[in-house]
Amino acid sequence: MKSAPAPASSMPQQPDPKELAAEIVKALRYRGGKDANVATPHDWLTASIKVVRDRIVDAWIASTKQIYDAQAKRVYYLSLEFLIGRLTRDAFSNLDVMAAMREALASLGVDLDEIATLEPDAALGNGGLGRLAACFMESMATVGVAAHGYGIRYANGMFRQEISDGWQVELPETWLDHGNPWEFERRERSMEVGFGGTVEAIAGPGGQDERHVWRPQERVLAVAYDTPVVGWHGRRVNTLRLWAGMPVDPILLDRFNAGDHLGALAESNKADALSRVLYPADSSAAGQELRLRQEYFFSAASLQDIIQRHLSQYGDLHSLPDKAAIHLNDTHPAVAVAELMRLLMDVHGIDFNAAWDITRKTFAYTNHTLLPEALESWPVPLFERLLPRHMQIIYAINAQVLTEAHASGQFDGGQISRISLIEENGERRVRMGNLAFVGSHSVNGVSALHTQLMKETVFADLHRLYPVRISNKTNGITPRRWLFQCNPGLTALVREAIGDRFLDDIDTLKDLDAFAEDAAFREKFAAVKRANKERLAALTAQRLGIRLDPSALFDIQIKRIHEYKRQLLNIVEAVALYDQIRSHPERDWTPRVKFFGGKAAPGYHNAKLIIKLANDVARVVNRDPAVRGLLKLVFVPNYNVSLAEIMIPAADLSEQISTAGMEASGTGNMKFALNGALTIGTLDGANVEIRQHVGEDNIFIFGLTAEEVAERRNNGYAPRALIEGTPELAQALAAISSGVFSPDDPNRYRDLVSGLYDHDWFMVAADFDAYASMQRRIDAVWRDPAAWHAKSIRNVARMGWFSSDRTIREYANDIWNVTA
Ligand code: 26W
Repeated sequence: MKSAPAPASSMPQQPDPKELAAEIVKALRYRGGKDANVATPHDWLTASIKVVRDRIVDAWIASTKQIYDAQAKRVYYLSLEFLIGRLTRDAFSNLDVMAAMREALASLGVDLDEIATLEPDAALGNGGLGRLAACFMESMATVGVAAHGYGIRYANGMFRQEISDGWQVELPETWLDHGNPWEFERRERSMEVGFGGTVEAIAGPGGQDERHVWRPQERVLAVAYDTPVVGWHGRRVNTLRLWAGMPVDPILLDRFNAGDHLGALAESNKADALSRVLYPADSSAAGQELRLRQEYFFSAASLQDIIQRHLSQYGDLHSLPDKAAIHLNDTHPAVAVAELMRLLMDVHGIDFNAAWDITRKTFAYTNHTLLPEALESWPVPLFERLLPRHMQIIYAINAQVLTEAHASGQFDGGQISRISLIEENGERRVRMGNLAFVGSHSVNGVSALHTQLMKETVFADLHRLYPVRISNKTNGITPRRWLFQCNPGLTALVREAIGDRFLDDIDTLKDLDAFAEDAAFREKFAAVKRANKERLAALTAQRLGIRLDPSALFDIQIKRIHEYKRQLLNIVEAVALYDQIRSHPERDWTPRVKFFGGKAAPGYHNAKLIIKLANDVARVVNRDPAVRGLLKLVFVPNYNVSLAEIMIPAADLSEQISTAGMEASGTGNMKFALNGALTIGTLDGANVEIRQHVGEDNIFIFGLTAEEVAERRNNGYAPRALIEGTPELAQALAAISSGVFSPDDPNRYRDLVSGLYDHDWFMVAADFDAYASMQRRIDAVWRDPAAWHAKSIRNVARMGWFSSDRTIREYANDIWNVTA
C-alpha cells in the first residue's frame, strides 16, 4: 500500500514570483489596510500568508466537494491537543511555493526566513500526544484521507518557560496577539453545549418506551475556527476545526440590561474559560471540573457538527458508521461515547441496542500511556452534577457490558469489578478508559511493546472479554516537517545522492544505505551535520551566552521533564563523568555537550527540581577550569516545536532512556534518528522497533528490559545496597545531596537523592552502570569518525518506516476502513 510517487507533471506549477509580489502588495493594502512603506515585518508575514492561503482555499473547496460527490467516508480525529508549531513553512513547502515566495518577497526587500520566525508557535498541546495529532493531520492530507481534526482553540496554549536563577517560571503565551491569519472564523457554525440541570423521563404511548429529555441549567456556544491543513504537493486540504467558548448572547444581554451586570459578566467569563487555557499536565489527570467541562464542550460541539453534516447529506443516522470514523485521541474525548448515545436515543429516537451498535461501529480509541496517575477517572457526584443524562447512559452501558461479562462465564468477582465502568473502591468514579474501550470497535496502542503491555496490564480483563479489539499501530512522524523542512542541508544532500524519489515515497530512503560506505559522501554528510551544530551553537551563544565547540559530541535530551523519562539518570551520569574528568586528567576524554530541554508540569515538584539541578550542575561544571571544556551542560529554556526543529538536526546523540515499560512510544526518538543522530536508549516504546529497523550495530541499547523492571519491582528492589556497591554512583549522589552544586542551599537535593536510596521507583540506580559504560563506549566510537558517520547514515536510510504516512495507512486500512 504505497501512494504512487507524483509524476513531475502532477506537481502544481510554481507561481510566477512577479505575480506573487503584486498579490502580496495588494493583500497588504486591501486586506491589511497598509501601504508598503509603513508595513511592519508582521504585516508582511500576514500579507504573504493571505496570498498563499487564497491558493489553499481553492484546493480546500475542491477537496471538500470531491469527498461530498464521492460520498466517501470521513475521518474525525477528536483530540484535546494539537501541537502544531508554526504553519507557514509547512504550508508553503507542501504547496511548492516556497522558492517563488522567497523570490517575490526578496523583490520587495523582505527576507522570508526572517519574517517566518515572527510566526508564534501554535502550542495547543503538551507533548507527544499533541504533536502526534499534528503529524497525523499532515499525513492524512498527504495520503488522501478525508479528515477533520476537532479540538479547542485555546487562547493560551502551553505556557512559556523562563529559567530564572535555574528555576522554571511559567508565563502565559499569547500566540493570538497579532491575530491568526491561518484561521477562518465560522460564526454560522456555532453549536450550543449544555451543562448541569435535570433529566425528565417522558412516558411514551401506553406508558411504554420512555424518552428522556435533558434540560441543562447552563448553556454556552462553541464557535468554530477552521484552519486548512495542506498535504504534500497540496494534493488534499483537510480541516482542523477548533472550538472557542462564547456566551449564548441574547440571554446575557437580557440579564445585563435587566441590571444584573455582574451576573451577566460572570456567565460570560464562564463560557470564555472553556477555551482559555490548555491544562499543562501531560501525565497526571487533573481531576478538575473545568477539565471535564472542556472535554465535554469540544466533544459535544464536534458530534453535533458531525451529525449535522451526516444528516444533511444522507438523512439518516443508521448509516453513520459507513460514512464516519470518529477517533478518540486518548480518553480526553471519551465522553463523546455517551454523548453520541444520548443524541441517537433522546434526540433521534433510536432505541438503546441500535444506538449502541452504531456507536461502537463509529468510534475507535488510541491509548497513549499506561501510567496509573494518567488514567482519567471522574468522581461520580461531579459527573452526575455536570452531565446527569450522560451518567444515566453510562450506567446503562455498564449494565450491558457487565451482563456480557457474566454471561461469558470467564470472570470472577474481582475481574468483573475491573471491567466495570465505575470504580467502586473508595470514592466511586467513572473510568474513562473503560468507557472508551467498550464504546469502540478498535482500541490501539502506539508501539509493539506498549500494545503488548496494554493487553497484559490495564486492559487485561477487557482484552479477555473482547479479544480481537486491541491492535498495535506504531507511531510515526511526518518527514516533511521533521526532515525536509527542519534539515534542508541533509535533504539537499540526500537528493544529490539518490534523487527525488524519497520525497514522495519515503521507503526509498533505503537507497542511501549504500552511501554509508562512501568516504566522499561521509565527508559531505559530516559537513551538513557540522553546519547544523554551528547553527545551534550560535543560538546558545545568543540566547544563553554559552560558547560551545561544534566539534564536541552534541548529546541531546529534549522532552517533557518527568521522572520516568529519567533526565535525572542523565544528570547523575554527567556528575560522575565530571568527577572522572577531574580525577583522571590524563585520559583521552571525548569532548561532549549535554543539552537538556523540556517543561515540567507546574505542580510537579520533583520535575521542577530536576530542572534546577540541571542548571545548578551546569553552572559548576561549565565554569570549572579543571574540566578544560571537555564537558558542558546546557539547559535550553522554553523547549517547543520550533526549538526542536533546530536542535534535532544538530544532534549526534539522542537520549531515549526511560525506565523500560513506561514510555508508550516516543516520537522524538524517531525524529532524531531520521536526522542522523545515534540513539542511546532502553528497550522501551518504539526504541525496540527502531533497533529492529536500524540494526543492533547502529544503536546503543542498555539497561533492564520491561520484564526485568517488573520482576525487580515484584521481588523487592533494594536500591540502597546497589548504590553502596557502585562507587561512581554513590559519589555522584553524595556530591549532589551534600550541596556541591547548591552551596546556597545545601539541602536542596537531599530529598530527591534520598528518594533514590529509599525506593528509586524509576530504577535510576539499577540502570546506572549499564548507562555509564555505554556512554564510554559511545565516546570510543566517536573517536572513529568514519565509523560514527557510517552508523549515522544508516540511521537516516533505515528510518523511512517511521513516517506517519505509514501509520495513517495502517489506521485507514485496519481501523477506519477508508481508502488512502
Ligand atoms: C489527563 C492527563 C494526561 C494528559 C495527557 C494524561 C496523559 C496524557 C498523554 C497521554 C501524555 C502523552 O503525550 N503521551 C505520549 O504520547 C505519545 C504519542 O503516542 C507517545 O509517543 C509517548 O510515549 C507518550 O508519553
